[in-house]
Amino acid sequence: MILLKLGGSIITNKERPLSPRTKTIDSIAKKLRKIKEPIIIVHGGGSFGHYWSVKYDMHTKPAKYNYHGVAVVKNSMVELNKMILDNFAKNRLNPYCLPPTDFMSGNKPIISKIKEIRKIAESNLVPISYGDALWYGQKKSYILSGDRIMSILAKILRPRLSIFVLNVDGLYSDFKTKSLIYDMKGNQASIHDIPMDVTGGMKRKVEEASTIANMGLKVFFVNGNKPQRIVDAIQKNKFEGTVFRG
Ligand code: IP8
Repeated sequence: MILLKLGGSIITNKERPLSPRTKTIDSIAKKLRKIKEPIIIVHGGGSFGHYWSVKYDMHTKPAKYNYHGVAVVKNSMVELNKMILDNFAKNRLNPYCLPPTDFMSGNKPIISKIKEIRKIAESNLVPISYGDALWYGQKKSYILSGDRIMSILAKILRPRLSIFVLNVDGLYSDFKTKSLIYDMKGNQASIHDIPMDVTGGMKRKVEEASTIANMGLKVFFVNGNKPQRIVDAIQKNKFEGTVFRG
């Protein structure tokens, strides 16, 4: 089984509020059609969820955030999710809409529901979940990032490969010193992620990827602008990007 996160920076234009990258979504979906293995998709918020989360000052820490903010963040994620679902259906990928409320109670995963996701993926449906604003309890809410969903699902489902699809080629990082992250050319890759990102952008991604790798699972960061690389990693064991091993 494959677990694949479509980062907000690849499926939306993070420079412009509420703007999907429709052609990129379509070219990734077309490549995913070639994959015969069960696959579960998670997507990020990009210029949809993050745009509103920043406006309403909402974060991953549970707190009494503005309820109108909760509503608009959720609505924007449904809107972005619908675009992915429509595109996947058009490309005959049988998407199965899976809001995180289907398998989360507060900030706790519902194990039986997560195990069910495997069955869904094995039945030729493609479960598609996403980062979202979630109810926490005691009048509090929080932002659950798609990256966090990746490690929650990986822990229970133990996918053969977890892939993070990015808008850059790869990265180098020193986890111990928490130094900046660089792409393959040595440029800072995380900088443009910061202003519009309430879940920590590239830093969070690397943390969740190392959590997954530390479970003894393989993690791969790949550039979604070169979607054939996703197929090559899955089908040919050819990794053009960054691989994390536990
Ligand atoms: O883009 C967070 O998901 P991420 C989504 O995976 C929201 O961090 C609602 C901001």
